[in-house]
Amino acid sequence: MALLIKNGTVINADQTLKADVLCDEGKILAVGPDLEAPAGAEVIDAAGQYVMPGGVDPHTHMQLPFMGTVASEDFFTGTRAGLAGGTTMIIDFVIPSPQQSLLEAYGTWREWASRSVSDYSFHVAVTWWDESVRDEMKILVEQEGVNSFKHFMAYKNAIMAEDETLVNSFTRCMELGAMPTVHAENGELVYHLQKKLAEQGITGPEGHPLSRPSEVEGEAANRAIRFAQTLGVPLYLVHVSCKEALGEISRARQEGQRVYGEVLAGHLELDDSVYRSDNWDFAAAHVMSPPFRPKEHQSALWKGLQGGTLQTTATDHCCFCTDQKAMGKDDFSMIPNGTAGVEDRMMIMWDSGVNTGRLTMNEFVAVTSANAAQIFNIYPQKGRVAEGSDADIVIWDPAQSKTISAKTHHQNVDFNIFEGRTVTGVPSHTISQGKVVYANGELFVEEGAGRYIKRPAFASPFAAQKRFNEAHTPTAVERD
Ligand code: DUC
Ligand code: ZN
Ligand code: ZN
Ligand code: ZN
Repeated sequence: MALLIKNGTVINADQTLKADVLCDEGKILAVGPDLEAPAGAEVIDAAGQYVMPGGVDPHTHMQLPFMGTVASEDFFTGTRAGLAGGTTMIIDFVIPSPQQSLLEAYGTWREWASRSVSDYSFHVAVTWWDESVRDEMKILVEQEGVNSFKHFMAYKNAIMAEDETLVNSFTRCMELGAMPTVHAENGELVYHLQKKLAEQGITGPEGHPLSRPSEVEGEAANRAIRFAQTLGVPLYLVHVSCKEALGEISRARQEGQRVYGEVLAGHLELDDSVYRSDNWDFAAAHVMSPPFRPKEHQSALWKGLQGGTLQTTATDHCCFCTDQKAMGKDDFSMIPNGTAGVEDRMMIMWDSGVNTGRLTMNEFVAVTSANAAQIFNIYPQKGRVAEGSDADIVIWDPAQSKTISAKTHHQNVDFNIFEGRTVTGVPSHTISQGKVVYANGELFVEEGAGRYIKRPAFASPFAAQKRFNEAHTPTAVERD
């Protein structure tokens, strides 16, 4: 059935226009003034509202097996919560265990994700290295539409990628036209600090940020960026949380490197005082890595986003309930790492970004949707309200307020890091594949309706990077 959105204002990253939007068969058919409703079409009056591309959250972990448990949010509940918050696509992570075949892990995650109610895609983590990984990366890129590979520089004795793995995998990414991405924390230092804190008898959640100070992130960010520079490959840093990492990205970009940065709504909004609460459950609920930082980092991150050093916002949505967090009662390093937010991100970014004047509405669309779609090569299929794009749309009511709470959210977790926060500006309708899946507080989703979205290997920026690398490779050693 066709769907016509009338009388709204369309907001894209690069334009604002008064226009109606006509959708059918999952696509946007037309964007323009005074469109006629085809016979039988559903019509939504969006007067006074904004019609924007649905959010793309490029960083989630649904039902992730992690730290001895499994994240409480599955692909059904997680994508449903995303739709309730205006996010119409997630890019989740396949994380093979050390020595596990990447393709085997990918198959497992694809099966889990088949219950999704919104569209989704996958980054694949490279956690170990041998020649077979080279071959599997090629198959993933060329046959499965995976164009980004993740590297955890932390989590020693688990999924941490050694320098050797980083060098080999980054090199392979360049050959394949795939984006390397990193979780930048020095896992050796984290391990050392965790042991030292344990010796000092610090066992509670207050030890978590002490074991992962911002220098540890700065070192890893710098190392990954220098590897990318030396190997001549673009790089994307996930969840940039501190001034040190931001400074490295900023410097690299000023020196002409193609380095991209992502920031989480949580890191923009919360500080490390949460870990010093007397309430153990409350403090543990905030344990995620990298941790929330002292306040001065938040304003630096906002400026990084406003100034373009950071291009995307995400959540690292990785839910653990209070009973799961309790696994670390005697040792903070055993608290499963992760916090939620896939439902809240767009509202937080609007309220703290647009309502404060930090972001224009167009910039809001850029950092919540279009930039991620561009960087991960699914633009303008995603990230744009235009003829021919997927009909993944959020209709935004800037006048409506709501108070975020675990009591009312759709996320399958018993805690919300934004608990009690009242935001103004909320999705009134979310449209996925041309169907209204959320309207005024009610969900209309169908299990399995979400589609796996293939992301082709990059022509650009890799073609440009190749030309640049060739032009800057010495062909002979000059001697004097
Ligand atoms: N950080 C988290 O907090 N959870 C999942 C993985 C990660 O890197
Ligand atoms: Zn991470
Ligand atoms: Zn993550
Ligand atoms: Zn639970």
